[in-house]
Amino acid sequence: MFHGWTFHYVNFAATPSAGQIALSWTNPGDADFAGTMVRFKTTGYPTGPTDGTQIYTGTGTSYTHTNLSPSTTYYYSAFAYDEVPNYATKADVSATTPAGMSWQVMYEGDVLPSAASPSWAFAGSESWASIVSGAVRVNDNSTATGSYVTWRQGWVASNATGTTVETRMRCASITYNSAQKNVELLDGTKSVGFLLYTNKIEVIGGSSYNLTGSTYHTYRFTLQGNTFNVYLDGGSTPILTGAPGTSATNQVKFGVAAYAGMQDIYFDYLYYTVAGAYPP
Ligand SMILES: [Ca+2]
Ligand SMILES: [Ca+2]
Repeated sequence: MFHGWTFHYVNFAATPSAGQIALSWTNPGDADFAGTMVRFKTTGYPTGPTDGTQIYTGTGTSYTHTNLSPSTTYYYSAFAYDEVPNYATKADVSATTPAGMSWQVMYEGDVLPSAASPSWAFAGSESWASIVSGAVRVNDNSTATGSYVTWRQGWVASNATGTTVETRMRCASITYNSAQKNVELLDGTKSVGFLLYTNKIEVIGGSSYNLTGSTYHTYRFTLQGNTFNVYLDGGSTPILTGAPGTSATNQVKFGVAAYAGMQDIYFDYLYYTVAGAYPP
């Protein structure tokens, strides 16, 4: 133990937010001070300088513990040490991460969207759609007027809070038309739309990302403030990001939008929440 160290940590604080806890502390002013080590456990406070898992050592005064589980209490202990090192009496703090995100609406593709609960209103005709192996298929093989179907729900979204949509889809074929869209997020302030090809996904009016669109992938779309992101197959790094357009419409939409194009597309599911913009 230290000689003459009577310090205690001032403001050893833990501030939780989604998936992380921000820690801050004050180092002692003793001349022998060499650093502070922070350790944690989820079953109770570390009992000493070798118990639990070390997450920080050094002379800084803050650390953010990331990639944490939701609704979990993390117990932290900070140990000042000298050059030997001798460890001083620990300081403790705990914090509980908030509950994880949950979907507000989960459409599973088991019934046509107009028959789902909650139901989706549609434009065009659901005669282009059918249920195939637990997915809703839109097989629009015509360029005649009326040959399209899009589904929508008013979702009372807020651009400041953010929105998240996830769908698992595949595009078997496409004959492009400039009005085509497959998924749109419109939060009453901003909007962004996406079109899936057999070989890429495209932001309407923006960039695209090459992939095998003809096989199923999971696409997570988020919109908040002046940023949209697209995440592929649960990856945490967006494949597409950018600035949305503006729209006063407050809806989520999916389907095949343009009668003058043709597309054969499958949606295995489509989920959304207006509680925030959540990466996978
Ligand atoms: Ca068409
Ligand atoms: Ca399904």
